[in-house]
Amino acid sequence: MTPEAIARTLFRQKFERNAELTVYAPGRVNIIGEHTDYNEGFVMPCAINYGTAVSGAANDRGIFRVYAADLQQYDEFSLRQPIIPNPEKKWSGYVRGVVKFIQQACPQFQQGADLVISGNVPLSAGLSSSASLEVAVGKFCQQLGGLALSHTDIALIGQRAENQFVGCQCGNMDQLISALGQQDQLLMIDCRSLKTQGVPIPPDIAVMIVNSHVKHDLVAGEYNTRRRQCESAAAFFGVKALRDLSITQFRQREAELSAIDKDTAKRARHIVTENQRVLDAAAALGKGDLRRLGELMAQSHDSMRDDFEITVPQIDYLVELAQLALGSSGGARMTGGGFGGCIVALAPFSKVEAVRKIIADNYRKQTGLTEDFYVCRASQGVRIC
Ligand code: GAF
Repeated sequence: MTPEAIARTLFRQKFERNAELTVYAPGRVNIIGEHTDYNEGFVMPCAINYGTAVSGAANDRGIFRVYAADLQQYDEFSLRQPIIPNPEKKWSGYVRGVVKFIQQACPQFQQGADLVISGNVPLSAGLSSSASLEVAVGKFCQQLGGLALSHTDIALIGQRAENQFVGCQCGNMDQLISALGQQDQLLMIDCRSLKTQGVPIPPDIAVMIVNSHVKHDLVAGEYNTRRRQCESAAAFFGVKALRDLSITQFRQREAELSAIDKDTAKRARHIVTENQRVLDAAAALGKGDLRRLGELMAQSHDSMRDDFEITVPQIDYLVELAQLALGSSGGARMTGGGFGGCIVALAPFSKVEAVRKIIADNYRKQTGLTEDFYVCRASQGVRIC
């Protein structure tokens, strides 16, 4: 059953009436442009055909009653009191945070609601299950309250919930792609201007995702540390964000920064080179140049491993295997925040089996972990079902 069918059915069972509204928002996979979003740079993700559904209806009690079907947990909070986190239920922070910031943006929103959440984005895999929940809840409230909020507004409210309520200093990529994704397209996003450009995925090209099952936890310090290091690099170079630094400008003072703080210099090198790689990858895909795309994805991975230092050996190994199977006919790299999660590969459908096989034959033997392999479809962003 789809998440929306599960959410709708369970709503009937739990709340003993029919849902008025069902909303679905997808997770995402990022093809290239990692950690560039909070540096106000470029990213190129697509929404995937795994997501989160929220099904529900208004109530006249001024409260939100929320049932998370997959966790079999319930949460309840009032709209008439300040909305604060429920420390026992981490997932509820994504709902409470979004409702809180929806209310800040639209103080007229006082509508209580009952809702059921169900999703199929693998959890803690770096595929943005939390962003999909935030965007689905935001759209649900927008629709229920007839609020004048665009999909971009909803995405930014989701990011705010994550930053100021949940406590993860993430950028805006995950929520934006969950809100704005396009069927069969990657979306190049300028994370400063929020301008987007669709980059069609050629019909013979598959988007493969391999879950390493090494768990990551974004809220854990490493992500926020990277963000602080990028900010201090921007301050060193006297720019608002690393987005404003060209590779040439970086090289001119790289040694000077490195002498002060080697790690900060490496973080900056990843960001300035990664921004350029996103632009080059969009051009390569536009020309159908898979060899070039593969080179750029490989450079991106090496840069995440050596300069940003966010990969783990199991992920490096998966990428190595995928690259071996692909040769020059596609690319593979880690995707997402890092420290585990998934790799992504882009290659002709004719190569899917070779990638699947080389990983199945070797990954478990080498690491003791069993991978999950998905061939995804680039999907539309948030929608009413
Ligand atoms: C996580 C964050 F939530 C995003 O904002 C982004 O920084 C990504 O890591 C790395 O590119 O998914």
